[in-house]
Amino acid sequence: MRVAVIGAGPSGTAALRAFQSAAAKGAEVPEIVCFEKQDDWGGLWNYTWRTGLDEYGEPVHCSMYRYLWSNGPKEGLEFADYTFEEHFGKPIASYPPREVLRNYILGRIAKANVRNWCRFRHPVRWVGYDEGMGLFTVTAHDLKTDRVYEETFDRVIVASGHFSTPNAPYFEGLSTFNGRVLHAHDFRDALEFKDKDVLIVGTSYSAEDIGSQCWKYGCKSVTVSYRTAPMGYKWPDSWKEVPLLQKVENKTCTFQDGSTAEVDAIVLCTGYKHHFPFLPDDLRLRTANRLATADLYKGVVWLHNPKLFYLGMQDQWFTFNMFDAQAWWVRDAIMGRIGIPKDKNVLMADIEKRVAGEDAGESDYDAIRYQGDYVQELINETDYPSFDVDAACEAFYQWKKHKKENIMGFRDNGYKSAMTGTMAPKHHTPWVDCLDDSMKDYLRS
Ligand code: FAD
Ligand code: NA7
Repeated sequence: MRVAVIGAGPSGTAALRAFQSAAAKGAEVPEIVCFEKQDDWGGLWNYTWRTGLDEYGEPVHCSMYRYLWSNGPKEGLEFADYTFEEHFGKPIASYPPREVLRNYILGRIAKANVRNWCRFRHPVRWVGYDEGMGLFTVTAHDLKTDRVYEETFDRVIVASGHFSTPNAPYFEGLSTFNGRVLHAHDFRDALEFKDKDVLIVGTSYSAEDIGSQCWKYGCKSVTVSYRTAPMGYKWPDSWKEVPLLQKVENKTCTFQDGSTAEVDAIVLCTGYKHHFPFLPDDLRLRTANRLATADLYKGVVWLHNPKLFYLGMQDQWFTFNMFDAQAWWVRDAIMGRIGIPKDKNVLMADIEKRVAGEDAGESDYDAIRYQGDYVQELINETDYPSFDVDAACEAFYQWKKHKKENIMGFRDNGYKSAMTGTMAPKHHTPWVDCLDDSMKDYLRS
């Protein structure tokens, strides 16, 4: 059996590690080929200065930026089979910068010794399914030799991420704005906005964090424009939250309540699209960014062809360990250890139940619990090392509370590892004063 994995970010590498761990226990595993567009594994955690197209003319995958620190506690995302303490050789603080988390992800997959399963600089161009043969044909582009070729596979796992293709709405007058307009995907260095008045559109993670970055690195003011509701944190004095942007004239922005603001730059923090240009209609996931995705049995099996799997397509409270839980489950489904019901109605009922479960929740706390329960459900059905999901939820609850107390100080708190029980030490410098996001500086005690 041959299995194609598309993408070598945290989800794709979770799939590789899942199969490798079965092989290490003596199981006969399928041949795995992982196609990755970038020249290394790590997905979004690989930073590049590039925006737009890369050196091969491919859309740049990176949506991360300089000085990015984890926006949630590391205790919520820790791998159960590879702890932070194992990787760094000592306990570390709870909100590591990007480089530290990337190093952790890469350390786990390097230990698995499966780099030869990966074909880097190989974007997948198309996936087709042949009913007669019961096989997928994957068309890939070897960018280094500039060769496009096809290979057949029995199963396909899509792990190409969904925070890379901007959702960028138009607002009247934007095309005549006398300043810089960009989507969060192209934001790289907050110093570009030093001494500037910045308008942020959107109220979710990107809005909160890019606004905070701009403030931390010396912008003059931050105005956040909301569509549904303001974020409502206790922002610094140079912040304000205003209703939705209505129109732009030169540098003047008018909002729905008639108020105005003069700004130098507009950052559209308006989210991302699930975008799979390599998939035909009958294989392509179309879903909102939510916890209970459309058309995925157990959150991973494609309803309309259960030989196709998706990893990491949910909106995310849990990340790395949820991708692991999914990858172990998908591995076992592919290896026949877990049965996928043949009756499509059973698959649909599972999906409907998940949607109803999410819809019944009323708060972020319910949403965290809901996703924690999902992680627990999957790990109960495989040999993924069991861990205290309640303790991981608790770290998220504390995080929510700490953000409410002090939005510019929440990263100064520490939490207990759900894997080792160790309490994270406090970081040596408060986040607001810590301008150096290098791993070297972070790890110095
Ligand atoms: P990705 O990381 O997006 O990886 C997908 C991979 O697929 C990439 O390597 C890409 O090159 C490859 N690929 C795409 N298309 C193709 C193709 N056609 N052919 C071959 N390869 C392809 N999570 C946290 O836990 N903590 C955080 O602090 C955090 N901060 C974030 C900040 C930002 C700005 C963003 C955008 C996300 C953040 N996340 C954070 C969430 C992030 O989604 C996950 O941590 C994680 O990167 C998702 O892993 P993934 O493998 O599913 O997707
Ligand atoms: P999200 O979490 O999907 O949030 C998107 C935000 O954009 C949200 O506040 C939306 O407002 C807003 N939005 C979307 N469309 C519009 C339009 N047309 N007009 C105004 N506002 C709009 O994306 P993020 O980038 O913040 O986060 C994605 C990941 O990156 C996340 O996992 C983080 O870890 C980092 P709404 O509330 O729907 O009115």
